[in-house]
Amino acid sequence: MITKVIFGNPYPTEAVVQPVAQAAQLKHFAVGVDYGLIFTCPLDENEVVYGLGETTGKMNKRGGRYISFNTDTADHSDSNPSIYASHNLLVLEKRNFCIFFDTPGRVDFLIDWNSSGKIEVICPKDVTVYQVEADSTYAAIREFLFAIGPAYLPPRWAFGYGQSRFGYKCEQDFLDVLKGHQDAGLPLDYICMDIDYMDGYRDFTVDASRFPDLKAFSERMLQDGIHLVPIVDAGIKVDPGEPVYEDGVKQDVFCTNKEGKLFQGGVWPGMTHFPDFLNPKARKWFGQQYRFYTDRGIEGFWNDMNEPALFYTEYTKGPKKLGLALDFIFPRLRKKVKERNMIRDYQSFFHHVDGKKICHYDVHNIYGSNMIRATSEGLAALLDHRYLIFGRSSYIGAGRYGGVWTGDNTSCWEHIMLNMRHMASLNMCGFLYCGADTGGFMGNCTRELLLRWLAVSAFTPLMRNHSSMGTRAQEAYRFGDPEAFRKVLSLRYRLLPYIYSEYMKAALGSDLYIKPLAFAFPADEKVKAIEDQLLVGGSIMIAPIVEKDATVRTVYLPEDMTQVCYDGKDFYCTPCSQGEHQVEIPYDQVVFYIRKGKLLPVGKAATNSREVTVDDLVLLGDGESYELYWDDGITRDCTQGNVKVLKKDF
Ligand code: MIG
Repeated sequence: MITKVIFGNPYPTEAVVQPVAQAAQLKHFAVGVDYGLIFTCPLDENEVVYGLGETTGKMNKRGGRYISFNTDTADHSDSNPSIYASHNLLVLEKRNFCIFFDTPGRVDFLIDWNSSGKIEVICPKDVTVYQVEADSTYAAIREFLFAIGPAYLPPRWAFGYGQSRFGYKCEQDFLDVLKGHQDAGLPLDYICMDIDYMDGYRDFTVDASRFPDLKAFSERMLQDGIHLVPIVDAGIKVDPGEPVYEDGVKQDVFCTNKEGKLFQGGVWPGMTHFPDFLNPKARKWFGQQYRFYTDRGIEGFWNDMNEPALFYTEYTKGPKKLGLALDFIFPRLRKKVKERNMIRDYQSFFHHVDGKKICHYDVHNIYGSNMIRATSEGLAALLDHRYLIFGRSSYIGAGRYGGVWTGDNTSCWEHIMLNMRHMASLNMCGFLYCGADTGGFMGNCTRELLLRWLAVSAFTPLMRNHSSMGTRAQEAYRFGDPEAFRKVLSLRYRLLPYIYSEYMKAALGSDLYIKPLAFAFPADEKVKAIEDQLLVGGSIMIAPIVEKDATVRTVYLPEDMTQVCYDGKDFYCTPCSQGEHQVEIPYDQVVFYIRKGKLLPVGKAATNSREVTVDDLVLLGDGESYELYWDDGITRDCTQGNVKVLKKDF
């Protein structure tokens, strides 16, 4: 049962879309007054707390301090309390209870912080608190997912493998990436275009010297089954004479500053105006601009810098040379100054909704979400079928409009684990289409790291290799003999019928695509501490190697399962009994498990999602039937009617 308690006069975030009855009071939590409100809940020893979607720290949030305040940062270490997203959901596993603090302002979560033995949530005084009680934690989450509305449905090609890099600059770079994959026999479905495709970093433009005919080029790539996926940033360059800018000013769709003029913030293009995404008219205006791309045959996008990220503003100066030097000499002082500037900047611009002027700082955490929404609604109006959209900054509810990627991670082993934790936590918050920069964005990737990482992201809906300029080349064909990469990547395409089917069933049925073991085995105390094994769809459990130099790991099976070893060609199935196992996994193989009584359909190898069919699926596992969702992968008409039951012939 889901109920809500309203405190003050909260801003409507539109996170929850189903009607919810009011309750007289909160369960489990007491409320007090801090500088806003403080909600507290005593915790039993060892009680597990899940939730918070995309944050730092572990999947079990106990012991940490997390601040919902969307921030552009490449520091994803446990000491950093704020990254790109605000997903204010806590899941009290032992009590079959979840609670969502719905406010667009800053929220601090102290979860057994300093061994306090309690949860403390410090919120603005205007907040709607939703609580869900059910017979199991899993049922409670599903009820929450139903309340926030169905998850976004991407086209099937979005489940293919994507290649990206900050630094691809011209047509030839993209042709090289295509050829690199083709020559090495590696599959590929899309290539992302980072900010260098634009004319001076202006959204809705293309640099004609580097892309003389974008339409012809996108059509040429599509002949090879490759979709181009350009980036679109939040800010619009202040650029008198430029049509998008002029129209935005004329239509009055930008945020204003303290003086009532249009606010100016410095990002990649220099000074920009920020579209007032909270205002429906501005959302519509921004969405319509995507015609620039759809007219050129482009149907996939990523939205960046939508926290919004600010390098400097008209009120606070940017990192000039001296500032940059200070970054190194007094890093902590610089960090403090930057934080102070950030708060000051967010306090100095304003939204206008329904005739009301709203300070950005108070609604900061829903800005990014509303950009994704603007993009998604714009594309829905421009196209008659599905499109790809994922963004960086988000708030609960944005999972209806698009997916997310988890921002500027690093090529390090710890971030494969962070990737796994994020996938489970994001799913709880309704973000089903998600993934990390496979191989890591910052820093230099190694052959081993990329192979192990691919063996994890082979199971995440968004499977994209992305890296920053200046780092080691990270395409799968850049590490010598591509054989091992071919093997691992071929698994993705052989699993595509399953991945697509499980995703679509989850999205259409208010379910999670990836979940922690504890949701399926609530009585098993052992699984509560396991974060390096996850359930993917209804049939699979993954237990990858995420440690440097390791080729063996301990896997815990909460029930008897079928172990599947994939060597790039064949699937070797072995029954495995409940309990602990030492499992060897060479770098060029993937080992995973099929749950008891379940089946896994696997298809033929393919180098592009266009080739994937369900005509001759092989069913692995000891189950009797599998419900396969399959459609044409692009029309919007997605219903449970597309499910058919496959039975195993004995
Ligand atoms: O200030 O567009 O997270 O994926 O490559 C950095 C350049 C801006 C941050 C994104 C990253 C992207 C990069 N962007």
